[in-house]
Amino acid sequence: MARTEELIREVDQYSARNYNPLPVVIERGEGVWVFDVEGRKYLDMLSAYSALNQGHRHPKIIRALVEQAEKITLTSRAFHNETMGPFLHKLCAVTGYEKALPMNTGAEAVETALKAARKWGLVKKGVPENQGEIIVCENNFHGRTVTIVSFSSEEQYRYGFGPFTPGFVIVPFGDAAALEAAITPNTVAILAEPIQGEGGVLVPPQGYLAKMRELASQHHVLMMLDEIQTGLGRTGRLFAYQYEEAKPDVLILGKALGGGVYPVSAMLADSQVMDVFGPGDHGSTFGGNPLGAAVAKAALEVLLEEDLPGRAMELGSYFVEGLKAIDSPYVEEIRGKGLLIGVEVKKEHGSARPFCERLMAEGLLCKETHEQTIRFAPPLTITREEIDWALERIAKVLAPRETAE
Ligand code: IF1
Repeated sequence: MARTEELIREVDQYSARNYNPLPVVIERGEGVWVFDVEGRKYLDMLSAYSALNQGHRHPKIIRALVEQAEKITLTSRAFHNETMGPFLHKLCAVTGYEKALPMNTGAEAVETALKAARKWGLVKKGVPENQGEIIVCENNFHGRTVTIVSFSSEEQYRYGFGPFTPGFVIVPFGDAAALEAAITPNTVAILAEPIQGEGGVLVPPQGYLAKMRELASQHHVLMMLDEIQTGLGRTGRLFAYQYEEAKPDVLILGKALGGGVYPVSAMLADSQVMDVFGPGDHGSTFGGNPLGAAVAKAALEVLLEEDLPGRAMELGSYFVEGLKAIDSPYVEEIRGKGLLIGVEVKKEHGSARPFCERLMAEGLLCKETHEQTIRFAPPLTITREEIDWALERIAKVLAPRETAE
């Protein structure tokens, strides 16, 4: 234990206090498993918030990383590199868009989409300059830049960080009528998550995304979906919007696009939207770099070759059935899609945090979200046997206990 405490103390001393992690120090990982510095083994039930859909250190992705690292890692966009074209070609083929703009983190890809929408509004829709409005949903999570927290409805994410970027209108999530009512002649885009992850794994009513698609087309507004967390197989389809065939005009990807190995994000759209960017309008030192491009191409190939969306669908239902079979006095609701599962703890039993701590003691790494929800989102490479292993331990933690706390 000494080493764990020592390492945690060091981070406490030298880093900003912007996190409150569980007291485990991870040393290595493979597939769905991670090992801490004391040699203890855990099943990773968070997958770095769905950035590890392909599992830890997938051999094919690591091979792509190493091979590319031996050739060239960075050129900047001042020059072309050999790897970016094949990656973007693959990404467009897989997603069904004409163009992709590569960035690094999720927040950067969201910012890219916001800029694209505003400029599209000006030059294509004819909205007066600086008047474009973007509709977003209550409870959203799209990242932490100043502009993105400008339209967060979570007080903590905003407090102290103003002045904020104007031009955003917040509507309740899942309410198509409220969405329609918020559209004005100056609306350029609607931005939403198909399932709100940080919001607590909130699934909107069936038909909501299809209705959003219809409203966006009807009012000449861009529909933009942030599938940074839900995309790339997590929910049992390649993209969560495919449950409703509500293909957005702009698709935002991140997290698992880099296979949990390297930060790679992208904004996808057809030419009529992407063409609003000219040379010098937007960019990033590392966006589209050879190392990230090689990794992301391999990460996409793994998703398809191993049918990870299909696995998420099948094993997600298996996992949920197993969870529902646990007779627990603590559980209010179990929800989600595929392998993005939220277990809501009844308010009278306190927050989800102590449950996550007990799960950790049993060998499962989970993180609570929004106080009440335990999120189960293992790598999509997980097997039935591994889910059984997890369910046994989850049952122990969720089963009625003699002594109340
Ligand atoms: C952290 C939350 C999850 C995202 C969606 C954009 C981004 C995220 C739908 C930004 C990022 C993260 C960031 C991570 C924790 C995590 C998270 F709890 F904070 F909200 F997943 F639920 N859109 N989500 O979920 O992507 O810039 O971080 O690459 O520690 O803040 P990023």
